[in-house]
Amino acid sequence: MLGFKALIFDVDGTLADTEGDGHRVAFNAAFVEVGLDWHWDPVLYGELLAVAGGKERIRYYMDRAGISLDAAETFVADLHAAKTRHYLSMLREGRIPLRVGVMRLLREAREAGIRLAVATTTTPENVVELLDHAGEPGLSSWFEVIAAGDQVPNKKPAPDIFVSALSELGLGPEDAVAIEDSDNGAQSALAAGIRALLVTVNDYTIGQDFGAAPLVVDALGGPEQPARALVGELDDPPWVDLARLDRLHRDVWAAS
Ligand code: XBP
Ligand code: MG
Repeated sequence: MLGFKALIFDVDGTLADTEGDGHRVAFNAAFVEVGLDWHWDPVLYGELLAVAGGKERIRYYMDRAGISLDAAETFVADLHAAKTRHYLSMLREGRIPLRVGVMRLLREAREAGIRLAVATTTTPENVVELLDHAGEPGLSSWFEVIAAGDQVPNKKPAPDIFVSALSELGLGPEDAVAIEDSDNGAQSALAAGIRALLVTVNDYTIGQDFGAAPLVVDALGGPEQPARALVGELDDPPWVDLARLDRLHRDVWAAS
């Protein structure tokens, strides 16, 4: 009998490496479409990722570049809508695969009756299209709750989106395990009271400060690609499975 009831997944950087080859490319395509001479290369984009949210990131870039515009809010909203169109078409072309181990862990969780949810900064439509094109058809229907984007007033690192996901599940933070990739996301889950937190880093987030996250790995991994623990340990098997998440959950709540 597992000690937790739900797995709450972050999306960008966790379910898939969507930032560098996905969102960034879509932003640049939108800039060209609307005739802007802006270009976000991978290094600059890494800096801009300090801010969660696509609209917020455009504003952050404008502030940094000293760009001020009349009707900036409309401009940002329209530019972000153009970016989202480009991003959605990339997802529908199947250009963004799920990270190693994600589909395996989702199947394990489903077979074990663990409830599945998402807590993300991106839009709900982006989540559904990613899951249904990168994973098994209809994979998005496996998720009971998709808490996303502007449904909450404050984006990560604020706890709002995880609090919202828990409330839609009708569960407390002690009932869940969260999986994140970034410092903003880890802070958000921990601030929502979710102590059983796994972080799967990626090229943009390795080296960030994940606070009290008890287990940090380079990927969920699997038989085809063993994972490596950066904080905490992975013994046998050398990848993240339900049993490892159950031990993580027991360890953090046993103390209380
Ligand atoms: C990470 C984000 C998102 C994306 C861009 O989301 O900060 O804003 O970078 O997506 P997650 P939008 O919480 O899943 O890691 O442009 O749709 O905001
Ligand atoms: Mg993320």
